[in-house]
Amino acid sequence: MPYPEASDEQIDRFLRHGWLVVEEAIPAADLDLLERRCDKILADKERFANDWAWDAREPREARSFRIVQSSPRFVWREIADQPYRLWLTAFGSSLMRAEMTFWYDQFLAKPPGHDAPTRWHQDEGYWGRNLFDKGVTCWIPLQDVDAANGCMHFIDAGHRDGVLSHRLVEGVASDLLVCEVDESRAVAAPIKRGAVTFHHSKTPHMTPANTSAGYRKAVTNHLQAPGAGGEGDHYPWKVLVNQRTGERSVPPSR
Ligand SMILES: O=C(O)CCC(=O)C(=O)O
Repeated sequence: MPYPEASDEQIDRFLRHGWLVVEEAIPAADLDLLERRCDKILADKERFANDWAWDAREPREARSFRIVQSSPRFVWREIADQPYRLWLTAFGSSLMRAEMTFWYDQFLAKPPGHDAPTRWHQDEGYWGRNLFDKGVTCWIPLQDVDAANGCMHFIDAGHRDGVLSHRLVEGVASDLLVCEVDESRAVAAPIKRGAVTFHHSKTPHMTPANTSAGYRKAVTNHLQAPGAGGEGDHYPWKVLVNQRTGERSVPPSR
């Protein structure tokens, strides 16, 4: 089945709600290829990954990798030419009604049995003012996802609420952030393997802890408007954590 084009109805829905589910977007064979690369990362996570929810009680050498954070580009030289990558850039541009360029991707894996939600946040909270209304994220789960294993949850129409104040998560030694949201507007997006979600860079979102028996694996792809300049002009809550050395610092533009 070919990759879908964004319909007017999908574009309108995305613009109103700030997020969108696209069912049956990525063919199984393309996901299988991606997953095989990501499994190489899992097999050697001390080399390739950070722990996005690094428990502050754990020394750096003994991080339990509550959220494995890496990128498939570390193990896949030809990744930029993969059909799924070309498609998501085109689809994301249609949703934003502006050209969007691929910026970076992350492999985010949650092992079973760790209480490690990815807390409520806006991507702009991490990225800084350079990305003000200039980003969109496409999230690709590598298995079926629901609330029990860490599917996406969004604050409906939260992209219209401005930038929320974020803070670091207590007890966590990585740069993980959290913001307060009106949870009465939260919508869970359980989806099947092959479906993806898109969200605007200001849409608050979270994924719960993985309480299933297996890994929850996902690849998230961040797009930005040409000329946005990537991360910069940071908000006051932003910190940088180098997990190779353990060094924490304040970004120069904060
Ligand atoms: O996969 C996750 O746990 C969270 C991903 C996320 O926050 C994002 O893609 O923006």
